[in-house]
Amino acid sequence: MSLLIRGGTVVTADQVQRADVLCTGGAIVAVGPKLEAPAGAKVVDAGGQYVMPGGIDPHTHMELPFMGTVASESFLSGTAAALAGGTTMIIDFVIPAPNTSLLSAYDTWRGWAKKACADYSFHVAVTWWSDQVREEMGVLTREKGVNSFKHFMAYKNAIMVADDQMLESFSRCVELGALPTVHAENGEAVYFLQQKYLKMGITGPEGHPLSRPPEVEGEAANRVIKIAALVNSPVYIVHNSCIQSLEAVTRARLDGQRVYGEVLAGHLVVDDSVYRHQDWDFAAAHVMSPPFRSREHREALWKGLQSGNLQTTATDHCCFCAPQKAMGKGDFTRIPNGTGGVEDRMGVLWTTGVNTGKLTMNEFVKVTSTNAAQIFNIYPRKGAIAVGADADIVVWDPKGTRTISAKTHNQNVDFNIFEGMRLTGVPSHTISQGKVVYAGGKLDVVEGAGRYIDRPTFPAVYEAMKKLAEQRAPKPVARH
Ligand code: URQ
Ligand code: ZN
Ligand code: ZN
Repeated sequence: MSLLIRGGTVVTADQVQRADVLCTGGAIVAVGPKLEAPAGAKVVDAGGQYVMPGGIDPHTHMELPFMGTVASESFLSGTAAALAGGTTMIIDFVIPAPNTSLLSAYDTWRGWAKKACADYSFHVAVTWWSDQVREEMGVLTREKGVNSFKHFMAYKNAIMVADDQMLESFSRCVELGALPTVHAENGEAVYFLQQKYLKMGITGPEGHPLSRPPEVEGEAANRVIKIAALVNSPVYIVHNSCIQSLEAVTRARLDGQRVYGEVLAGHLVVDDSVYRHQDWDFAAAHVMSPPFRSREHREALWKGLQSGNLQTTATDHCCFCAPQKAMGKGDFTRIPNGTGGVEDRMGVLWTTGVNTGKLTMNEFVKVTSTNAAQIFNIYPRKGAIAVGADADIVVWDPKGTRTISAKTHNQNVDFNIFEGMRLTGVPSHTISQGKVVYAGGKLDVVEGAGRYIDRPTFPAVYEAMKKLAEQRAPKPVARH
C-alpha cells in the first residue's frame, strides 16, 4: 500500500522545498515535485502545509512505577497521544530498582511496551553499581540495541547514584561506545532542604520548588560535566530547567567538551507561580523535578535553544492523576513527581517558538526530531524526510488551531500543564510507518503496531574521544 503526500512544502533540519513525498512499505521511497501516485495509492493533500519528520520525544515515562504508585499513561495511550500531537517516536526509560538486574528490568519494560502503537526505544538507568551492572551494560549494548544509560543524581534513598558510581558507569559507557544521560539535581541538598521546610511547617506543594532551587541543579550539572571530562565521556543532561544548568552546559561546550542539553516544553512556558496557587490539587499537579521556574530562567532556556547550546526538546511525560498526587497531602515530598505533555510538545514549540520568530522552521525540526535522532544514533532512519527513511511524517497546518485542555486531550491524565493555551500550528495528519494514524482530529491506531527501535552505539564519537584522551594522556617520567 502506497501513500502519496502531495502539494506540501517539505521542511527538514536544513531545507525548505516544495516537494511531494511517496511512501511504500513503511519507508519513504521518493521526494520531489509532481510525483505520480501509483495505482491504489492513498493520497494526502498537503497543499499550504508543511511536511516534516515526525517528532521524537527522547524523554517519557509511560506506566512508570514511581513513589509508591504507577504513572497513569500506558504505552498504548501515551503513544496514541504522541501521534495526535505529531510525535511519531518516544524514547522511554527502563528504571531497575537498585540491586536488581538491568536485563530483567529491560525485559519487563519491553513487555509493557508491546502495546505501543508508535515506535519506541529505551534508555536504561544505572541505579546501582557492581560487576553485574558492568556486565549487563555490555549485553544491553551488544545484544539489545541500547546505546544510552541514565543516571539520577536526585531521589535519595530511591534511585539516586553517587559520584563514584557515575565514574564507574561513565567509564563503562566509554568502553562500550554508549552515551550517559543524567538527571542533574544534588539529591543530598534536596533531601536536606525537604526536611528543613517540613520542619518549618511548609508541607504543601509550595515546598517542592523551595527544596529544589536552581542552585542545586546547577551544582549537579557542573559536577557531572566534570566527572564526564575526567573519564573522557560525552554526557547528555536531561531537562535543563534553569540558568545555572544551562551555564554549566554552555561553559563545557565552549570548552570543546561533548555535552548535550535537553529542555522540556513545560520548562519553556510554565511559571513557578503555579506552586503558590490557592488550590492544592492545581499546585500539586505541577509537581515535577526539576520544578518549573521563574521568567528569567525560561527566557534563558529559549536562548539556549536558539544558540544551539540546548539541542533537544522533550516532555518527561510522567503522569499522575489527582488521587495519586493526593498521596502527598500534608507532605509535599510524597507527591508523585511528574507531569504530562507528549501530545502538546510540538504545538507548543511551534506556537511559542516559530510563530514568535525565536525558531526558524528548520530549527523547529532540529529540536523536535532530527537532533534527538542524531544524538541517539537513529538518523537518518528517523528524523529525516529522505529516501530510505522510515515514513514517520507529520503534515503540519500552520493555520490550524487548538485550545489545549484536559477535557479534550488524548493523554490519560486528568490535568494538563498547558490548560487553556491556544495553539496556532497543529498536525493535520500524522503518518507512522507509512500509514495515516491521525487525521481530521481522529486517531486510527493499532495496539501493538509500534516497534522497538534498536539504537547502535556510536563508534565515531568514541574513536574521536579516545584519540583525544590518548593525546592528553600523561606519560610516566622516565628516570635514569
Ligand atoms: O525525574 C524524572 O525524570 C522522572 C522520575 C519523572 N518525574 C519528574 O518529576 N521529572
Ligand atoms: Zn528526571
Ligand atoms: Zn524523566
